[in-house]
Amino acid sequence: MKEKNIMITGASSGIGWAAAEALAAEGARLILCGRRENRLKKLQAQLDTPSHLLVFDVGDRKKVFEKINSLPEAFSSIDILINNAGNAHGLNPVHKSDLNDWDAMIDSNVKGLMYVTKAVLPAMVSRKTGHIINLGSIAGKEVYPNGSVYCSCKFAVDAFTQGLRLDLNPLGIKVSAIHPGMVDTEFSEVRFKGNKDKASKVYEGITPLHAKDVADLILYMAQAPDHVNIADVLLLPKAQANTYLTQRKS
Ligand code: 8X3
Repeated sequence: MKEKNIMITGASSGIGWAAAEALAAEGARLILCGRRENRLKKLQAQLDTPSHLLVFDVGDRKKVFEKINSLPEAFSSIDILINNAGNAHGLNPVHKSDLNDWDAMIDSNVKGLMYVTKAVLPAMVSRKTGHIINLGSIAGKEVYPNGSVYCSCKFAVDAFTQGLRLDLNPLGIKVSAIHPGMVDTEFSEVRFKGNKDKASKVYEGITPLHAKDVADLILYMAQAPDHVNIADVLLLPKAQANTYLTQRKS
C-alpha cells in the first residue's frame, strides 16, 4: 500500500472513515473526500500517513470535476478509487415517498458515483493501471418493499460496475464491488431523518456488520495481487440471509 494514492468518497463517517483508518495503517496516501470539512480534518489529524482533503458533494457535478482536477501533483495520480459516498432517504411506498428524497438518493448514489469515476478515470486510462472499488448494497441485488428508489440506485451501481469492468478491461484497470447487508453506521439514522429509535430497531436483536468489517474487505481487495480482481462480493452479517430474513434474538 505504501506510495499508493487512494481516494475515498464519503470519508467523513462510517465505512469511508473506517476504510481510511485501515488503509492508512498500511501506509497508503489518502485523498479524503466528503461534505463535512470538520469531520475530515478530525480524521486527517489522527492518521499517520500523508493525506489531502477534498470538500465537495459528489452530486454537484461542477464541483466534482473542479476539485478532482485541482489535486496537487503529489496526489493527482490516483491508484485506487473507493466510491463509498451515498445514502438512503426515507423508507416509503412509491406513492407516499418524497421527490426530494428521490433526488437526494439518485444524486449521491448514482450520479455522484458516476461523476467521481468519470473525473478520476483519465489519469488511470493514460497510465493503463488503476482499481475502482464501488460500494453497492444488498439493495442492489434484491428489491424490498418501500425501498424501490434506493434499490433502483443500488441496482444502477451494480450495472455501472459491470459496464465499467467491460469498458476498462482492455486498459488494465480493475473494477470491483462490495454489496453489504446490514451495517451499523449512520445509514439508518439518515434514512429515518434522525429518528434514533427507528434506526436502532433495524439492528435490534442481531449483530450487524460494523464499518470496520467492510473496511477490512476493502483493504483485502485493495491489497490483492495485481493479477487478482475480487470482482463482486455480497457481505452479510451472520444473522442475515437476505433483505427480509434475519435471525433476531428477543
Ligand atoms: C444498506 C442495506 O438492506 O438496509 O445498503 O438497504 S439495506
